[in-house]
Amino acid sequence: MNARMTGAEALLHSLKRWDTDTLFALPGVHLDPLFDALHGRRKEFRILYPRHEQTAGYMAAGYAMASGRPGVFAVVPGPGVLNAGAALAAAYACSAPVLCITTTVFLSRIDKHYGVLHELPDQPGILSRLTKWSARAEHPAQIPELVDEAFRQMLGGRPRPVALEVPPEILAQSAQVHIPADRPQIPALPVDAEAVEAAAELLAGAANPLIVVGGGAQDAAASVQVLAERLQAPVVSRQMGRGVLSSAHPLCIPGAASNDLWKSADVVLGIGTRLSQLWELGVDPALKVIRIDVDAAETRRVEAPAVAILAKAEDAVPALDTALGRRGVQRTSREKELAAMQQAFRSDFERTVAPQVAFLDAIRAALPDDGVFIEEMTQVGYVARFALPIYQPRTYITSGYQGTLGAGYATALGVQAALPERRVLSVNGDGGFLYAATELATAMLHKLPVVALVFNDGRFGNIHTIQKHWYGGRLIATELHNPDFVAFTRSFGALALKARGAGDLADRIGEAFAHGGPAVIEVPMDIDAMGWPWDYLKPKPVR
Ligand SMILES: Cc1ncc(C[n+]2csc(CCOP(=O)(O)OP(=O)(O)O)c2C)c(N)n1
Repeated sequence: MNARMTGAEALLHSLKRWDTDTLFALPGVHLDPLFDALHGRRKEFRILYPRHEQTAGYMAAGYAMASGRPGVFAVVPGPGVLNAGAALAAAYACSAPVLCITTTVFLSRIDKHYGVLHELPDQPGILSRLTKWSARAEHPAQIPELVDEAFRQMLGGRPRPVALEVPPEILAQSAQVHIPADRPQIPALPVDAEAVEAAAELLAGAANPLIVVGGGAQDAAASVQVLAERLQAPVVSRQMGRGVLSSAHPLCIPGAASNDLWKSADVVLGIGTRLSQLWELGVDPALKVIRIDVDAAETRRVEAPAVAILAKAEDAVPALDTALGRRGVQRTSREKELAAMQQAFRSDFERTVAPQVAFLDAIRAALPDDGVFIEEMTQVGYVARFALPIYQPRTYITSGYQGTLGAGYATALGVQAALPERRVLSVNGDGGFLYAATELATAMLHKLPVVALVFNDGRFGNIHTIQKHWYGGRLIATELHNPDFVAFTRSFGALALKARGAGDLADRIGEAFAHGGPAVIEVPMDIDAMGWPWDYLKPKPVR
């Protein structure tokens, strides 16, 4: 298409070219031309506007992580984009494809330091630190190619957040814009056959192979299972790799249970993972490491692997399995041994974190296998990392290594926007929930029937517990003044329930899902009765 249009129209045409149909956006004067253009195209774009820019960012991240499709959000510059900063950091940590669209002060005023509305010193510098790629359009005609590049960055290589600044007068200005009919191809990373053969050779000769999966393996679930079964290799995952292999599979081992496996492994195959075990649990010359990753830098981060296959997991894993098949590799079953190991681990943690496990058992009983669980920095959230069974890819959503208190509920809203037919459950502490609890307004307005559990212990419970364990019980800055969560929730028109304890929780969750609208379930909790999960979560070197 070659036509005269405003920068805002060029932006919408360009987004549509990449099948964007949902925008998480919060308006402001710098974005007025964009919202005005959206008015004319409001049938083509679903616009969800939350009550804080952090939520716009988290919703885009939740949308991206749950669906694998880029999540797009638009916010004003300065305070708006800074408000979304922690969400960009979480998206970065989780390798989520998120496009942040923002604006600037008028071009003629950039870097003048006049102190105009929403001015920030060096906004591009800030954006460049929080993203994989960022750019500014200085003419409407540049917008299509910059949007193409944004999507190429998100979808080619390692997915990560990107940002595009379009100054307000460029959004408003009309110019001749060329939008090519075909969008550019994103070149697939070819699978290096030699690297695959070298990896197969190492794995074929391994006595104790171990597979570690991360977020980059989420779209390779079926082939990872086939490979693991051929090798009879345990598949270890922490947060980001949950669901790649179903927890119901005997070869699926939670990260927290894998120290002994790491200790005895002779070949480790890391698939789409930072493989933090390398620096957390240690390496020695007897351990050979194979990496499958789209990001070459990631494979070299701690130390160079014996073999690196630089490709998408969904392309490389089947090739590796075929190469092993050609070598006639088909190991005898270790399922009994590993199932016994799982059982021993479960009975161990059930002794120490039993109260959290009881809540998680209730959650799992009420959440369908394809339901999506959104973790938070709360007691039940930490234990979920290893004790909540996860059955399908992309059904365990987290803020990853950012560990962002308050991200959960806002992220869950984006998950629900991506997957309207699925059950979505968010767990929260009373501390974390109030970061974005006002987004109940957004859930109501946009009909996002997330069920949020709020574990109410009247404290920043984790801090309280740490002060008890590690700081001689000198408690400070942990007691909270809370609203009446039931009355608060009802004031938005959402369903409010109270669970009497773990025994009651599955029924309450069932009731909330059956209601079909946004719901909050308050769960009173005694923080001092909770178990201490950090012995399972803090890795100790074994090599
Ligand atoms: C953005 C951010 N701020 C602060 C923290 C530190 N932090 C971690 S857990 C926590 C307390 C959480 O309390 P609550 O949400 O009530 O959960 P509980 O531990 O009581 O279950 C805090 C303040 C963090 N992880 N992230």
